[in-house]
This record gives sequence, C-alpha cells and structure tokens, in this order.
Amino acid sequence: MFSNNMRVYRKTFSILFFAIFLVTACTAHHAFAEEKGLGRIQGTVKAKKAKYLRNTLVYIENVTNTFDPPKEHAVMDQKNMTFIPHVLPLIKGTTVDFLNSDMVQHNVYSPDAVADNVNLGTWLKGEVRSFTFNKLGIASMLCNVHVDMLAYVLVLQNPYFARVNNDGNFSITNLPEGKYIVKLWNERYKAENRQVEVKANVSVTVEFELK
Ligand SMILES: [Cu+2]
Repeated sequence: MFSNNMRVYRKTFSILFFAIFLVTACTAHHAFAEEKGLGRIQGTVKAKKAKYLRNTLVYIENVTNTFDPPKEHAVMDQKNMTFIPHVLPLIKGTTVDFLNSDMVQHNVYSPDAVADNVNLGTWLKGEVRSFTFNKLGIASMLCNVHVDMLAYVLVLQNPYFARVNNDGNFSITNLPEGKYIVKLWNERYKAENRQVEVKANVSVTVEFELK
C-alpha cells in the first residue's frame, strides 16, 4: 500500500517537475527571443521611493537610421480634468489626436518651441483636434481653462524607448548593434546618462539612479 502511494506520488512529482521545466524553458526562450542580429538593453532604475518611478521613460538618444512615424495617430484625452496619458512618448512626425471626454470645455496649448507654441483652441466633448510633432524634444501640454492640467509629449528620434515599471525595471528590445547613449526622463528627478554597447543576441544591463 505504502509503495503504491509512493509510486503515485513520484509520478505526480515528475509530471509536475516536467511542467515547471517546460514553463521555465518557454519563459526563458521568450525573454531572449530577439530577432537575429539584434540585441537588448535591460535595466533597473533606483529611487528613494517607488512612487518616484511613475511615468519614467528610458530612451536612446540617437540610432543611425531614419524612422518613419506610424500612420496611426496617437491619442491624448482630457478626462476628469486630467490629460491621459500624463506622459506620451512618440516618434518625430507622429500626429496626436487631442480629445475631450469631459462635460466642460478644455483647451490645449504648449508654451514650448518643440510643439511650435501651438494653441489648438478650446472645445467641447466629442470634438477632436490634432497636432503633428515635428521637432525633437519634450513639450509640456497645458489647458488654459484649468491651470492644474499638465502633460508631456516626448518627441523621440527612434522607437527604442520603454516605460519603467513599478519595480523600476525596463527593457528595450530588438536593437541594432552599436554604441548608444541611454537617457532617462522623469518629470521631477534626473539620472545620469549611460553609455552602452549593444551586440547581437546579448543583453546589456544598465542601472540608473533617480536624484
Ligand atoms: Cu481643461
């Protein structure tokens, strides 16, 4: 009786073990499934408090190539008196549709040259006004009806950017080989730039510290 139980136990155990092995193998494979000849940057951002990491972006300043903006428009909504998303990264040349989902009038303007000091005017729910970001840099977007409303558009040269997650981790995948300057953007805090060399099928690790 005992040995019978033991056999069942052992069999269950090996099946379980095999299942765990399969899942692990698949995950590992997935994590490093870069396209051939491309590499990856993986990293962490340290912050005194985890909440400081919110809306942090990591991007590569310049990648030798030209990158066409997507034909699809990006969207920035105004809902509950807030711009959503608070931070919008995009490739230069991308058009953003600004919406209004509130029952009150909102305005959209930018005091920054990156956004040509645009003022899209003031409009009600249901209407959409668009703007194409053709200059690299960071544009703050404001509403002159509600002075607390603020958002940022990060106009980037290439699609190699990533949001930092709540644990401070990020990864930028499928990068061509080369030497790059990796930058971090956060509304309030700064971090020193990092220099990395990306090689095919390898993951480079970088670490930032918010100060
Ligand atoms: Cu407003």
